[in-house]
Order: sequence, then structure tokens, then C-alpha cells
Amino acid sequence: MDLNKIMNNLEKKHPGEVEYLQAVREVLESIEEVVNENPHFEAAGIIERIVEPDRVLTFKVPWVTDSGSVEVNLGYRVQFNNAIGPYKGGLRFHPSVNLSILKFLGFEQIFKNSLTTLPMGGGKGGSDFNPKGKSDKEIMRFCQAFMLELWKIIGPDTDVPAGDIGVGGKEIGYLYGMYKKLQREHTGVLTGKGLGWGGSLIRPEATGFGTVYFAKEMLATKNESFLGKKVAISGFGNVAWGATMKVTELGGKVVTISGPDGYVYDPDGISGDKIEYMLELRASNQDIVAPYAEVFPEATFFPGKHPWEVKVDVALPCATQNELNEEDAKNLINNGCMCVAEGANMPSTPEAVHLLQKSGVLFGPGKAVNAGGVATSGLEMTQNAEKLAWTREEVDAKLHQIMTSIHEACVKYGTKEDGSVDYVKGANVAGFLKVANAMIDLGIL
Ligand code: NDP
Ligand code: 2IT
Repeated sequence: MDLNKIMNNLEKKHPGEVEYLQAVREVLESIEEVVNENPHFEAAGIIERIVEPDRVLTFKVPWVTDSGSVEVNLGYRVQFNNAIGPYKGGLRFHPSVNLSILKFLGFEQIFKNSLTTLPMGGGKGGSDFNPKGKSDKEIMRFCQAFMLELWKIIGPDTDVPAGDIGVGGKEIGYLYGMYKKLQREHTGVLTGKGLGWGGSLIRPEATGFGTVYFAKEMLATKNESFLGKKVAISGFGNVAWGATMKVTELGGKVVTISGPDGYVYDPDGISGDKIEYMLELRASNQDIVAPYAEVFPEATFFPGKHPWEVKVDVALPCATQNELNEEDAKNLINNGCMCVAEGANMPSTPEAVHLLQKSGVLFGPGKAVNAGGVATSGLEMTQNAEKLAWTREEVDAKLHQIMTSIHEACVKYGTKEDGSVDYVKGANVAGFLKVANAMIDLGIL
């Protein structure tokens, strides 16, 4: 495989799609060896086919504000690859959303979903709609207008969207309501649904819980555990919330959370009521984490800073892409951090990943670490198909088992000669092989 030639071609075809090109390069670099060992992949054009989405739907979303003015946002759904199951992946509502970001997320989703062991292909969608400061009614009208276009191309066996940044239970409700009205069917077409209308227990917690289950396995390779460990978490959304809960339960102390405005350091640990308060903070729709330090005076707010300057044992970036750079990685290393596990999608820059790995820090990439969210979406799909609801314990046990199996897959494909594990390579190779083999079986399509 000629990696440079493939990347040059992609850069020419998709100029300026920085995040997408970054994600593709990272995967291709780590699967290069396995592709070269399997000439039938090259003969079937697997790489050229896997890096391009099957199709992209772009649409406008006109909606009316409470004051009566008309707004127009852009909506997207990237259906990337359905070799092993229906397209599956979240919807992101954030002003930064563009095609490059959704293509990077959809591409990553192919390999992540493959790692879950469940039959799900890769997709992603969203809008540049900014939920910040919007009323409930405005969010509802936006979601309804968005679904008015999206419903035509999704379905429980075709494409199953879910949440991501800016899309939680409330938005899924409005989206699902509109789908149900248009399609006249009550099916598992979206995941992350409310418990009373087809949702699964543990889905809200799943990404954060899964992140910590995976990090626990990583630490165990060094005979370490979360007990007594100091942990830095970024973000204060869905993933950060679930991760904070589980770290605390396992005896660790979460000392930071962050928002676009900066980070909060709480030396007493973010536990109990403070975790509940994270939900309030998020629901306030104000996009800032600073009020935490006003409500809990033992905490300090550091405006405009990343939490990675705090001395911790474990770092769990759970906010957004490229939020942990080379400088941040240096800070973590100098402070003796032993493990970085990505709860968010691609939060570490390539330079940061390189430095962390070179310095012997355990580094778990998002597509393995945060796969618990989509895995539990897969479990929600199964429950919907069975028309049954499993208990909290059943879902949690399956999630735990899936995360352990993903860790095993990373160890199988990522163990180096010196015995250390390259989790980036392990996750990419394991995720890729299953999809590539399916694509071979299914013919050139
Ligand atoms: P939420 O919307 O619940 O929270 C996202 C958090 O990140 C918020 O605190 C948000 O603040 C913050 N954030 C967003 N953009 C930025 C930015 N540019 N700089 C700093 N902070 C920012 O989303 P989730 O918790 O669901 O998602 C977090 C990450 O986890 C994302 O990378 C997502 O793709 C990934 N993920 C999510 C899964 C899920 O099931 N929800 C599954 C797997 C991965 P604000 O919105 O106020 O800007
Ligand atoms: O990035 C992700 O894996 C998600 N946002 C969850 C996707 C899903 O379909 O549950």
C-alpha cells in the first residue's frame, strides 16, 4: 500500500477537510503492515473504498425562533460503511460542525463499531445548530425540522442515529417523535431513547462507564487500579458525567472537569452531589463550567486553561476533538501521569499521541475506549427487536464484557516485541480486519 499516494489523492479530492484527513492518516499508518501482508485487500481496492463514505446527505434546516425570526442551519448525514451492519452513529449539534468533522467521526465509527463485536456499520450526522441559550421550544422546532429531511434515509435496519455533542435524551425525544409521526411506526430507529418509549437502562451512563472499564483494564496490565488515583477529566457533558461516576465508584478521585471557558480544579474530588450538579450545569445550556467554583467554594476555576496541567495519575479527555495537544502531553508526562484514555473522539492531537506513547504512558484511543456508548446503543437495538427490556445489571454486565473484549482485541493486535501494547495499532487493526474481510465476502460494491 502506498500511503503517501493515497493521502495525496485524498488531500486533492477533499482539500481543507483537516479532521477527516487526520483521522484517515492515523488509521492507514497503523494498518499499513497488515494491508501489505494481505495482497487480496489491495487487489479488491479495500483502502480506496473504505476511506470514502457510501453517501452524504446535506440539507438545509429552516426553523422559526421564539421571537418569530427565521433561521437556516445546515444538516448532514454521512453514511460511511455498512459492510457489517446498518449505518450506526450519533448526531452532533454544535456550531463547529462541518462536513470534515462529520466525515472524521463517521470514519472512526466504522472501526469502533466493528470492535464492539456487534453488527453495526459506521455513520455520523449533525448540524451547525447551536443549542446554547435556545429555549426548549426552539430546540423542539429545530429537531422536528431536521428530522423532516433525515427520516427518508434512516430506518431500524438501514441507518440508526443516536446522540453526540449537543444531542442528549431531550433532543432524541423530539427527533424520534417526528420520525414516528412521519413513518407511522414505533421502531428502534434511534438509540438513546427514553426508558418509557424503547430506551435502554445504562445507555446515558454507557460511554463514561465503558471508558472507565477500559482504562481499568489498561491499568491492570501494570498491576494498577483506580483505587486512590487522582484523575483529570475534561468536558462536563454526558461522557464526563458517566466517567466521573464510575471513577468515584472504583475508589478514584476526579479532581477536574472543563468547558469551553476553562477548567475547574476541586481538590476534594467531584463526587456525590457534585456529580448531580454536573447534570444541572449541562441542562442550563449556558456552555460554561465556571459556576461550579461558585457553588462549591473549595474548587478553583482556571479560565481559558486545559485541565492537563494538574498533577494526576490518569487523564480522561471527554470533551471534543484536538483538546489535548503536545504541550498538554508534556505537562501530563512531567507530572507522572501513567494513563491517558480517550472518552471523546480524537481528543489528542497526533503530536500528543506520539509523545505519550514514546514516553511509555498507557494511551487508549477513543475508538476503543469510548465504544461502550455505541455498544450499548447496539444492546438497545437488540432489546427493541426482541420487544423486551433488560435489567440494569444485565446491560451493565454486557457492557463490561464488551469493553474487556475490546481490550483483549487491542492486546492481541497491538502487543509489541518488548511486551508493551500499542493500543492505537491494536484497535485499528482489529476493527479494520473484520470490516475488510466482510467487504471481500460481499464483492466490489
Ligand atoms: P455533550 O454535549 O454532553 O458534552 C460535550 C462536552 O464537551 C461539553 O462539556 C461541551 O461543552 C464540551 N465541548 C464541546 N466543544 C468544545 C470545545 N470546542 N472546547 C471545549 N469543550 C467543548 O457531549 P458528549 O459528552 O456526548 O460528547 C463528548 C465527546 O465524547 C465527544 O467527542 C463525542 O463525540 C464523544 N462520544 C460521545 C458518545 C455518546 O454516547 N454521547 C459516545 C462516544 C463518544 P459545550 O457543549 O458547552 O461547548
Ligand atoms: O461517537 C459515538 O460513538 C457516539 N456518539 C455514540 C453513537 C451511537 O450510535 O450510540
